Amino acid sequence: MRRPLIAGNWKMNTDRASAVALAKAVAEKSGPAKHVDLLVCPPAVYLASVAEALSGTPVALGAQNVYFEDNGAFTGETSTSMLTDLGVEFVILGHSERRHVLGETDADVAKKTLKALDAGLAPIVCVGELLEEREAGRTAEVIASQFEGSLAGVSEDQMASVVIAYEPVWAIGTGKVASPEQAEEVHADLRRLLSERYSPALAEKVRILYGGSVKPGNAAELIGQPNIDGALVGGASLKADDFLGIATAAP
Ligand code: G2H
Repeated sequence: MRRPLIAGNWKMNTDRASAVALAKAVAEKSGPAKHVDLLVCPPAVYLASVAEALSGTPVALGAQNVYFEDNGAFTGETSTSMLTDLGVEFVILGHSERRHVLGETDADVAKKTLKALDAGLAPIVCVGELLEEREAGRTAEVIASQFEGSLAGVSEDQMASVVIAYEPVWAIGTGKVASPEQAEEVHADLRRLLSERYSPALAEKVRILYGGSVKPGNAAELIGQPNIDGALVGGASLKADDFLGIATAAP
């Protein structure tokens, strides 16, 4: 049985005081959400402050990105050891904003995924099709290609620590949400890919999150689908009540 994961992707929002306040509010109000794992992913510069605010609470800490080299002349980048040093446990990789706004490729995501796994971080590897790809009937092909490319070189043992997030790009921050049936179709496809590339046993273990305009009002139906194991939440994760509303709505 896969335990649902509700992950908040704060993106490039908050300031130090509001990040700490949001983290504390999530932790303090997390009581009714004991049946799920809770995770918040603040901007990198606030990870240390949020780590302190979450210390001793059940809410886990994640980063929104990491670099694939250990150290050196990589101005502006953050290494895996810098993250683990702060108590970070998860890292979002290959989010569509990094792919489409910042030019990240499947090969970059694969290098980051392997580096994160080496450091004991759990990668949340994001995949998702553009609107024109969906309209051209290419969703399954795009997802399969991102799956193969972003997870290149990941062994079956390592894959047990990976979380996959399906985020249709047309549903991100747009208020348009994939219908539970549309989302479930892709999630089932991803689980089949896991089963074929690794094993049926591994496929049963890996959590596949849905992301894209998840809110308290649509969370139960989405996360109620057999192959949807939680949510990667953007906008609605910036209010503790909305974020926890999603968590408590999860079956
Ligand atoms: C998708 C999601 C979080 P939002 O990017 O990763 O954001 O919930 O605002 O669509």
